[in-house]
Amino acid sequence: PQTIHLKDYAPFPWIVDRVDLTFRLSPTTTRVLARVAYRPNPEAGDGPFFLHGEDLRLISAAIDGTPVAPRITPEGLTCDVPDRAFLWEAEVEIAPESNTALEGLYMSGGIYSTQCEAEGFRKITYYPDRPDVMAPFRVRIESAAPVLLSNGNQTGRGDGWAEWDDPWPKPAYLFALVAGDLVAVRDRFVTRAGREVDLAIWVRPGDEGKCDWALTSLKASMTWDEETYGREYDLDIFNIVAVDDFNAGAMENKGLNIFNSALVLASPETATDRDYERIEAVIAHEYFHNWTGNRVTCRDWFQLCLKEGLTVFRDQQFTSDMRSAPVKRIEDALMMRSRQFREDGGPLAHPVRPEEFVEINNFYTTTVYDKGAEVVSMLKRLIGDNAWRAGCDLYFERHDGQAVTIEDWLRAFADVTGRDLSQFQRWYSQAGTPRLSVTEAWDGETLRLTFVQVTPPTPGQPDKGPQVIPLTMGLLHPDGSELMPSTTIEVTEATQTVDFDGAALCAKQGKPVARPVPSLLRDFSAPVILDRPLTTEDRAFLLAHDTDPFNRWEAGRGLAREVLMARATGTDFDDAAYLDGLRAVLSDPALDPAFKALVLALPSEDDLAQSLFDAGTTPDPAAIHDAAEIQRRRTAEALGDLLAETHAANATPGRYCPDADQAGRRGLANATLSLLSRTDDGARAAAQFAEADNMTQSLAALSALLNIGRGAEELSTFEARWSGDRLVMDKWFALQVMCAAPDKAADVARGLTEHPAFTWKTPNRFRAVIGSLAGNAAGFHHASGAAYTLFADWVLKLDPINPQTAARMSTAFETWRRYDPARQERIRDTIRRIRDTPGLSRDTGEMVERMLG
Ligand code: B3K
Ligand code: ZN
Repeated sequence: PQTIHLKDYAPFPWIVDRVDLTFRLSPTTTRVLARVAYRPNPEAGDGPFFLHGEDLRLISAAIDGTPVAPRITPEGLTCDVPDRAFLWEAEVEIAPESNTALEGLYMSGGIYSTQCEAEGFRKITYYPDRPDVMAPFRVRIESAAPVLLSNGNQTGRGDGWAEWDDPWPKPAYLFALVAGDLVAVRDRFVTRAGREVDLAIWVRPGDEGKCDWALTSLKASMTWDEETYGREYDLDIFNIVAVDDFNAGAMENKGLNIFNSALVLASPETATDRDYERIEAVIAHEYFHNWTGNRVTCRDWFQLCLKEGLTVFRDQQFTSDMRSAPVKRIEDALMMRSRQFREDGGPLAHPVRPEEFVEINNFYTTTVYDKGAEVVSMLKRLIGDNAWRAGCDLYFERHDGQAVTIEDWLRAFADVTGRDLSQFQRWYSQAGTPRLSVTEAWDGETLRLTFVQVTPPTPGQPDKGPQVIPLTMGLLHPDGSELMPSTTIEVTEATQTVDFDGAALCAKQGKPVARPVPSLLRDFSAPVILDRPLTTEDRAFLLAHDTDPFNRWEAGRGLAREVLMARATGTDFDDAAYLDGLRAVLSDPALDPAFKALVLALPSEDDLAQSLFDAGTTPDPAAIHDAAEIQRRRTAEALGDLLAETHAANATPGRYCPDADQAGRRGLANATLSLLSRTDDGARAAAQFAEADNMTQSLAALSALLNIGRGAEELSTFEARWSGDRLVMDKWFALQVMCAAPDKAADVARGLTEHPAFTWKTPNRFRAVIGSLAGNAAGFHHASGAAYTLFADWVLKLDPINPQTAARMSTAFETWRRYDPARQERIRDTIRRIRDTPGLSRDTGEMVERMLG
């Protein structure tokens, strides 16, 4: 397979002025007629007239009405064309029903739907399927289906047909079409400029009652983007469609967002607080793409972070504003460390802007998305809020309607601030997580901090230069008061010292001179690993006194990690400081329940494996699992009454509402419930399960029971009640695999694959069973190797029908080099078995090659 390189970028030699598409829909023989107006691109060099096209049956092609005979390959066609403007016409036939890859035009539960990003449009017709070719599209759909949707505004409708016109030039990846038996839940939004927009959420009949939250979230997003970025919506219609078979979470097609139904449908009985929060965030994310992605798009797919990193950053800001900013920051940092650091430290590491790929779908990664968002966040932190807004305004003004690059993006901020951002740009080009080590020296007057930054080698990048690290920090007096509030310093050198006049700071506060205690990397101000030797006492002090909520939580997490790492390696330790810290946090009435829940949660087993590995120890997944289980029991024993009080005080916060306040309280109650189950034999959890009137509490109770090896009866009750609800059943499948004991996980998953409701071609269900197996760390890495085998068998089974999802799944093996020789050998053999399978997809092929590296 061919590797595509960023450095080979060349513009397309023709400009597209207009696209007219007619679809005659049929499950097996859909006809697509394309009429495309091309003219030579004066800014491009010569090149062949090559149109992408895959799995298409060409019926006819003509130029200016004269039939032509193009040369066809598996990737597309070339054709001799005149050296002037011309009209290209082509008719092709496709079979949506047999499109199980869910890319291009496909059918899901009787509904025609599309997914074109990144390169799916080429499965619909012959076209320059690249984001820098932008054009207005007109679409005519002919079908007996009652609902016929495409991008833009509807311009005509009759019996068996509909016409749509999208006036905004767009790349083909934003094209969408939906047809089928759907019903709409409608609302209306008036933009700041007075444009009246019809909002509709289209779902299968029967799901109408689960759309309110998505609509509420959509309106909140539209208002927020006007208020925060001055960005308004630009069509008369905004449609969202929910489909069951979807590879990703959702897709920002212009005016016609298509969503995985799991990220639209919600009711208190069927969706958890988490689901509500995710729906709110993803609805916002896709809506925000209208400006960051659609109006201003990417020149090529190497620039993916231009739209994704920025749009994730925007949806994070939105959630912070709608909910609790400190809690959101902690959750995002958790995500970065558990997923992105793991990717950055393994064989799949790549820069935020990759420089080569075989299959672009393999680069919709946590690095591009989440680290991409962190880079945006650092930029804002470095230049300040006003320059940030001015730079964004300039970016939109300059590049509206264009397909641009990271250089264009950064230039807007360089121009607004006069800053040289060339060193900052390394965040886009250097892979790997920088390690920032800090040492302190105190001479009775001055506190000197010495920073040393190193970014380890990653595949293809042996040497790295120092990055611009915005380090937000404060100083505390040993009596617990604040000496210096949060300040951001810029660490730009490989080694750098910063002095603080500790004596003067103490004097200013009227305090006796004492060595200040630094609180570093507040608010997780940069995606780096902070190497800083802290004692248990230091952590306990920061947990008690830090004024920065992120670092307060971080101190508690540090205590938990210390305890668990010691337990997992059989080292002597004392968990008194950890338990005292928990007690203090739980009893503090001033703290947000959601924050308390975060402090109470232990680091995940995978995180601990990574921490041990980073500390030079080979992690033993079974020992880590046991350590966590033992600690949970210890905590439950030590804090029993306090946990019980906390549970009782928070479990029923009133008539169900998915807001941050109630969700936080339920989250805390459920965190305590899980611990309490260790000592009450599941009594409280069984009671909560029996009484719960919402999915959050029902599922948490079931999970608490499964985690202590009980809950068989509740599982059946749950199944009987919810067998008709596919999204709830996904939870039922996933929970059993996630909560299975390490030695049973593979068997539980295998058993569920034999369940009549295991529809493995639906990605949500596949992920619920097979994906969850990789999420059960001790089960996945059980010494028998049974889970590796089962997992690989299913990846191989899925690969020919849905390569995108299979390739994504295969990344479960990316951490293989962390483990002992026996596990390494097993995993390596498993990856090789996948690699050596005849007919393996390009998608999965690229992933396994990189993992074996
Ligand atoms: N842009 C889509 C992702 C498409 C995935 C293609 N493999 C959703 C999003 O990030 O908003
Ligand atoms: Zn996105």
